[in-house]
This record gives sequence, structure tokens and C-alpha cells, in this order.
Amino acid sequence: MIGGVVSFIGLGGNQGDRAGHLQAALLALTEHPAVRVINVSRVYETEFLGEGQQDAYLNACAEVCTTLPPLAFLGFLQGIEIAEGRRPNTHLQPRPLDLDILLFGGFVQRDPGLFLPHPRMRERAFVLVPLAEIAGSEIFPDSRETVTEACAKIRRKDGSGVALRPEIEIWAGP
Ligand code: PH2
Ligand code: MG
Ligand code: MG
Repeated sequence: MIGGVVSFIGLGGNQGDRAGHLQAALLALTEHPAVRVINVSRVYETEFLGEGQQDAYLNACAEVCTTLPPLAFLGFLQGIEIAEGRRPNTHLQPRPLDLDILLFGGFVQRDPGLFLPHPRMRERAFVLVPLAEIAGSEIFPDSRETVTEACAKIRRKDGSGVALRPEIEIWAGP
């Protein structure tokens, strides 16, 4: 694959074999001819953030390069979620796998089908902590702050509930 856009995605899940679903997602990404996985963060166990109570998530982030346009890339990610057993419309419910496009090149768009950068990522330590590992100096195209700066802010407000799980290893394949 020549050319393409660098994108960062958030991986998460809180149902079933959580590490197995993250691993399956990375292998599916690796196998797509128009996607190259460049880097993967370590895995964190994170307290559920949202209304009510849910089991803890595993979260990680990956840097990929793709020649797919953003909506086609999103469709591909949604296919992986479904292959891993996710039912449709389970946004606020427990799910085996959630794949979110966080950043897609320098794209800034408010399309309801795909907001870029991801609209809630700057409030979420479970996104920013793993992302800062692999993309600390990346600049948000809309606010001009770096991922490391955003991460430091959120850690001051709410650094709790995000625990590195170094024994859980996921890899992007050959
Ligand atoms: N995703 C959500 C809502 N809450 N909490 C954690 N810890 N990790 C997530 O990935 C997550 C969440 C919506 O996508
Ligand atoms: Mg999500
Ligand atoms: Mg999602």
C-alpha cells in the first residue's frame, strides 16, 4: 500500500473474552489490503464511564495508515465489531468490541455519521492514556493542543480508573 492517511483508533470492550476481541480486531485490520497497522498501545483495564453500572473495559489505541476514505473505513470497523458478536444499537450497553475512529489525518468534520476528531475523546482518560503512549505529540486539528497536553488535563481532573495491564499482550500480526 502506497500513500494513505494516518488514523488513530480506539479499541474497547467489556463483554466476553475482552482481550480476544481486541486481538481479533487487530488481526482483521492487518489483513485488510488497504490498511496497515503501524503501532499499538499497551492494554488498560478501565472503569466503565457512563450512566449506571457496567463491567470494566479493556481499552487500547492503534495507529493505522489507510487509503480508504473515512466512511468506508468506518464501515469496515463496524463489520469487525459485528463479526465479534456486537449487536446493532448497543452504544450505551455492554459490548464485546467497540472500534472508534479518534483522528483521521487532519480531518475536522461535523457529519452526524462521523464526527472528527471523535467528539468525546478529550474527556476520556480511557482514550487519552493509551493514545498518549503512541501519539503524544499528535496535534488535535481543531484545538491545536497535543494529545499529551489533553491527557495531562484529564489526568488532573480524573486520572483514576485506568490501570495498565502489562500481562495482556495484543499484537498486530505479520
Ligand atoms: N466506551 C463507551 C462508554 N464508556 N467506558 C470505558 N471505560 N471504556 C470505553 O471504551 C467506554 C466506556 C462508549 O463508547
Ligand atoms: Mg466508543
Ligand atoms: Mg463506537
